Amino acid sequence: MIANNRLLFPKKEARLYMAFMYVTFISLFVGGLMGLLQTLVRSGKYTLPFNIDYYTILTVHGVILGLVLTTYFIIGFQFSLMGKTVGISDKQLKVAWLSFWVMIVGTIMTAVTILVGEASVLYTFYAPLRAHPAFYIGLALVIIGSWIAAFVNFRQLYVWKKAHKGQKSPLLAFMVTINMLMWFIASLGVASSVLIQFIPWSLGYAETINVLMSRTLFWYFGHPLVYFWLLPAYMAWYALIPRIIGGKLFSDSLARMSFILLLMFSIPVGFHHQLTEPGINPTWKFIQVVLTFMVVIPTLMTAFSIFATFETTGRKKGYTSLFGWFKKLPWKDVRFLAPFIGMVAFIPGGAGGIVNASHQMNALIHNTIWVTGHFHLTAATTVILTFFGIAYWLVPHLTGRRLTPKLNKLGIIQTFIWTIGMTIMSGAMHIQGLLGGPRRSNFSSYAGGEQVETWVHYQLAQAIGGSILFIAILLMVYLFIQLAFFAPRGVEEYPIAEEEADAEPTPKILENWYLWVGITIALILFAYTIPVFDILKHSPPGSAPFDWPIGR
Ligand code: HAS
Repeated sequence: MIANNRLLFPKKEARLYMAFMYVTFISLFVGGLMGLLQTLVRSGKYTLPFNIDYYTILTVHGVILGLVLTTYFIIGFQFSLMGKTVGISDKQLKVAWLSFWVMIVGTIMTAVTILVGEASVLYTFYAPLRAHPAFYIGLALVIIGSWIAAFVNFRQLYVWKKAHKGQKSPLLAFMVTINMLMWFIASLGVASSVLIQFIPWSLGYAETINVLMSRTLFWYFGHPLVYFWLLPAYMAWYALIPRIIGGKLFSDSLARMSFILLLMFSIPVGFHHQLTEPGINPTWKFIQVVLTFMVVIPTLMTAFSIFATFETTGRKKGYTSLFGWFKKLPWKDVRFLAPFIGMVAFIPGGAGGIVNASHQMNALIHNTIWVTGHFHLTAATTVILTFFGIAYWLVPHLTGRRLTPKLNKLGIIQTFIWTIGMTIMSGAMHIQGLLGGPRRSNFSSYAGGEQVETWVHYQLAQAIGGSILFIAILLMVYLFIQLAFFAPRGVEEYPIAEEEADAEPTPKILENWYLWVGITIALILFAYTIPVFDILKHSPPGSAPFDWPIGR
């Protein structure tokens, strides 16, 4: 692997990567504020001013944090990984800027449409709820922009391979390529639904929409979407954290194999979000649930690999007792601590995912706020804390500044505040969900329904957790501003781990793209062809649009 081959990026490159970071942290502030407002409203003790609609802020929250923050951070971070490992030419840089601006135009269109109350359809934009066409067109542009980024990444690796015939590609460049391949193949589903179904329907060219088809195409994209968020965190766990703790890469081959398995099994599993949906044959739901459990395997490989890295690094440093190496991990380094807490959160988060994927248990938690608790552990803790851990060194590296001991300390405080807030909020969501509390829903006493009494208090706990989280968000935004503009000048390391000198060679087959993409496509065709034809043939009549707020 080429590690740290250039101390700092040339300014023109750094500017591109930072552009993605600015959007990320603006999104964090806006989306976080909306989250705070939501938990306050759901506590039943607060009403939004100026007639602002709850579902408008819920949509802003989901879209800005789930789609905008994540996509911009990931693409910016991945561009930097590619720049560091395989390089970027001037021409590629120009096209990369094009991807950024196309995404920005799309984001602004979507954001404005939501903010003026014309698209209160939540981030899943389930039909038959209808938004203004500008919402869907904006989303389509964001996707197109991200495709341009994907093709720049593919090109970067291709050019490097041509210049380094016979050599294995740098691990991080390989991982970025897998993630963007997954993103491209998956987003074809949502893009076709937006282009063929939603845009003509919202413009009035089609009177009705096939609801089941639109949801199926959404979830064909929706599950790989969550892995698109997770894989950059895995990139850091596999190939960056070892360097931060003073160790080496555990196994290049294992890391590549787990990414290949994630590519193959992340896509043909969307039905596990539709287990309660009528109109899909249970056999196909069962098949996709089996495939869902296959995704757990590379995740467990990742857990094994991380633990092994921690232990071997500690033992090499001379800690011989059973857990001595564990105590000596760099707990006071926020670049390690934040992702580590993310890893720990993935244990209950992942266990919750396995509950969700199990058909019978899914019947208990589907559409309850348990699911919201699940993704605040996985996405908003595991993934986001790892992203913060990355930002602590990436942002100063890009701006030519340093993470000072004082900022590091503030980062540690930030991580703890986030963890406390999220534990309270997500814990309360899980319990309330088990008691039947709904998700995607404004505060309601349900006309004094008896069951409500059992869970209504947990909404107060969510508001307390949400308020603590908002303090953590403010602190993170402050830290970002410091690292981007005010921290002392210097060189912050871009920590890429190296392989052991005597590492086993990586089998060439792991870079056989035709083989892995071929198997991925075969699995998708197997899991989706018959059910999709079934849906097309046997769907009930399409639905006329529903507009929210009613009478819009
Ligand atoms: Fe999920 C719903 C199933 C993972 C995100 N999920 C969602 C939604 C989101 C989301 C956003 O089957 C809501 C969508 C909506 O709006 O409707 N999910 C799973 C399964 C997994 C899973 C089986 N989800 C994630 C990840 C996400 C995410 C990752 C974001 C990043 N999820 C579901 C299902 C639903 C669902 C259903 C639909 C529910 C419904 O009915 O609506 C698995 O991939 C999880 C596998 C993970 C593990 C954990 C391994 C642990 C590791 C940590 C290692 C730590 C170490 C350190 C080594 C098995 C890797 C330890 C140190 C110590 C000291 C202990």
